[in-house]
Amino acid sequence: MKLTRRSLIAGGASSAGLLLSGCDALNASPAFRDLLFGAEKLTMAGQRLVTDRNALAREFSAADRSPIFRANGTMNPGTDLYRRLVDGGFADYRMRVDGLVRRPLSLSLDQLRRSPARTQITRHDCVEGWSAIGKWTGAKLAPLLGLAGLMPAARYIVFHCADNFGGNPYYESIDLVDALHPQTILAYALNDRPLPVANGAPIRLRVERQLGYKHAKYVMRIEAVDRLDRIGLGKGGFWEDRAGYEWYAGI
Ligand SMILES: Nc1nc2c(c(=O)[nH]1)N[C@H]1C(S)=C(S)[C@@H](COP(=O)(O)O)O[C@H]1N2
Ligand SMILES: [Mo]
Repeated sequence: MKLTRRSLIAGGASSAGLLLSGCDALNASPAFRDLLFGAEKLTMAGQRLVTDRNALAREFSAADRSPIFRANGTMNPGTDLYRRLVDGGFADYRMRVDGLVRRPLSLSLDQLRRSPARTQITRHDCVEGWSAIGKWTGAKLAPLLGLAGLMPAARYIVFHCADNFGGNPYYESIDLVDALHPQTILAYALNDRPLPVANGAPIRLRVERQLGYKHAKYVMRIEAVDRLDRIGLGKGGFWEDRAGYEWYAGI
């Protein structure tokens, strides 16, 4: 049997789908859904021709926020290691930064919270056809990569996650244009509260110019690499490897 995204997500997403979000009217619009699915098909080259990849994603006002920011995919990694981290209030959490860097790092949540931060209210668009607007606060990725010192050969940043989805570790990757983008943050807060477990506690990526599946939750390790074909099954991300999703999912 071909492993499909729908078979993997089983009941989780449908029950979450019962929650009302501020984007329900938007979600119901066929034109909007076509736009989301169509956006995934755009190649990076095509995207480059029509948009400036350094431009900011649209930001919203506090009043635009969805009443509930739904969760999707893994809602709790459920491993022994993760359970211990939750029980300890993430005091023992360390985010490793390694690979093609001069100074590998091991950062506590406190260190990440003290790093240069950004807060942004943005719209999250999932290929499954829903959107939600939330307020995210997190450490800007660019200064952390600066601290680690990217080697000249580094071309991509890989995010290794704590969850096994359908038995395989979730991972994602982005290029340096997105890694250094001002809105690319390692978020530790959603709507002024510590990031909930369902949304990727203690740290999840926000890469606002791309679709939802690129926003790795439960980030444990960040690796700078020169090529993606030796990571996972070779296509740069969990869904890219399993469901043929585009690696570059620009919106
Ligand atoms: N580690 C991990 N990251 C993940 C996923 C996942 O299952 N595991 N799902 C992705 C998908 S498809 C979406 S739409 C968003 C959902 O984020 P949310 O749970 O905060 O809504 O997380 C993305 N990042
Ligand atoms: Mo998604």
